[in-house]
Amino acid sequence: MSESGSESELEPPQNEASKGTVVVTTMASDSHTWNLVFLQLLIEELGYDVVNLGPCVPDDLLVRECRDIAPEMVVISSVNGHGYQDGMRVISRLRAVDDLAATPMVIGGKLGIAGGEDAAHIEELMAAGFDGVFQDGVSGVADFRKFIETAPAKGRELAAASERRRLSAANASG
Ligand code: B12
Repeated sequence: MSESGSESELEPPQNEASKGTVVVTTMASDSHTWNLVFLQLLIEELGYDVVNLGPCVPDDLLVRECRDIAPEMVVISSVNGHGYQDGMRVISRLRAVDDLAATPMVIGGKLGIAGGEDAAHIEELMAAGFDGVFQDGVSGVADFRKFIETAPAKGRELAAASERRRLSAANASG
């Protein structure tokens, strides 16, 4: 950690061939851990470094780590049945950070207690700011693999476009 205390305490591993760093996490209510280990191994196999924040991550810590790490993607997992509620709360806090506005963010697992979650919940999570929702029984790891192959590049394009708009607005006004 830096002397100012502003940097992440969890330094991403340095792998020169890495496609970038992905944050894997669950949310405050969820103590399940093997889902996170599974996702970490999968995402590492796809060529990324992973910072795994572990179980029961408080909202403030999640937002701070994502802001400090500036990851290529944020992958949220929930299996305890509170995923929809926790996800709706957390995504609005993450998207409120300017630097995370264009970062690809997905959520998946067992997001409710109904088995295959109802489609309205999936649409609401997407409308709230997730780029992908992978509910067990509806879509799964194969769909997620397809998503991760293209999403970070799209996120970078969006971030670059937003930076260009910001610069041209600053030039126009000054
Ligand atoms: C082990 C376990 C626990 C342990 C966890 C220990 C630990 N440190 O991890 C303990 C005992 C603490 C526990 C507690 C509870 N548990 Co529990 N637990 C399990 C159990 C038996 C195995 C979970 C596991 O490790 N699976 C292995 C991992 C690798 O797989 P996975 O979690 O299923 O994740 C897969 C998918 O969901 C998917 N996935 C997950 N996330 C994501 C994200 C993305 C982006 C993608 C693409 C895919 C994806 O990929 C993974 C691999 O296929 C399951 C039942 C089961 N057989 O699955 C219940 C289960 C998850 N638990 C359940 C419940 C209800 C609870 C409790 C609420 C029970 C209680 N009343 O106290 C508490 C909640 C605690 C909390 N605060 O979160 C329910 C959830 C029900 C639901 N969502 O509909 C389950 C399904 C049991 C059941 N059938 O009712 N649990």
